[in-house]
Amino acid sequence: MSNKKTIDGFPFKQLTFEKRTSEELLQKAETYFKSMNNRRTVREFSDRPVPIEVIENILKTANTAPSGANKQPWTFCVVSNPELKRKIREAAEIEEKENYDGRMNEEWREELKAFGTNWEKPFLEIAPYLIIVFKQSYALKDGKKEQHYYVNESVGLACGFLLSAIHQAGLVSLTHTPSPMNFLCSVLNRPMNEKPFLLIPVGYPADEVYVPDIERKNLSQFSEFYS
Ligand code: IYR
Repeated sequence: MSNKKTIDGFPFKQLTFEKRTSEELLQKAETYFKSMNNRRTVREFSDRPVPIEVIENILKTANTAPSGANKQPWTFCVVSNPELKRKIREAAEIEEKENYDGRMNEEWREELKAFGTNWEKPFLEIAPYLIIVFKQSYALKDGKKEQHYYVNESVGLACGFLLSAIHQAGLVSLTHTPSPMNFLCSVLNRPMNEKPFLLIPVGYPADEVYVPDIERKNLSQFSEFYS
């Protein structure tokens, strides 16, 4: 029996789907929640090396995210080259210094105090990998523009998958948004259809790391059920 057919002349294949009992569903959902609930943004990294194959698999997971018309409108640039990391740190710190020195308003700066952030970004040189996610506003095929759809939504989803994969592999990450981050286009020599979306240092945490002792909202605070 073939698991393939055509609909309106287009190829389709049967969904791979494991049927589970309600108990199994609950167990799986709880286990995954507990694991993800331990994920924390980390700002202090170890320089301990991470095999590139781990990063490759994490990227492949990110690339399974749904995207508008399956255009996969993203490019993940993986930087381990020390000279490039140094350039990125220098450029990011110039922008971030301006942000912390006044581009961010007083309320914003006050709010960030609880997170222990400042303009200095040593993690950009210490973490073994920087994954810089670019969104492709459109495709460039043989010099011609082709449309992409729901680009921000698609790339945001891929980043979510990426962060989850990093955590599941046993590494830590930081969603860093040096602003503005156009310098990444020239440092990484990106084509004109790409814009930087997120910069994600990845690696092991430093030996002893303290993260902000903050709470997540509970279910009834962040959801509404209509039954
Ligand atoms: N992009 C800056 C500032 C910053 C802003 C927010 I909102 C944060 O949650 C954390 C940091 C930085 O990376 O330091």
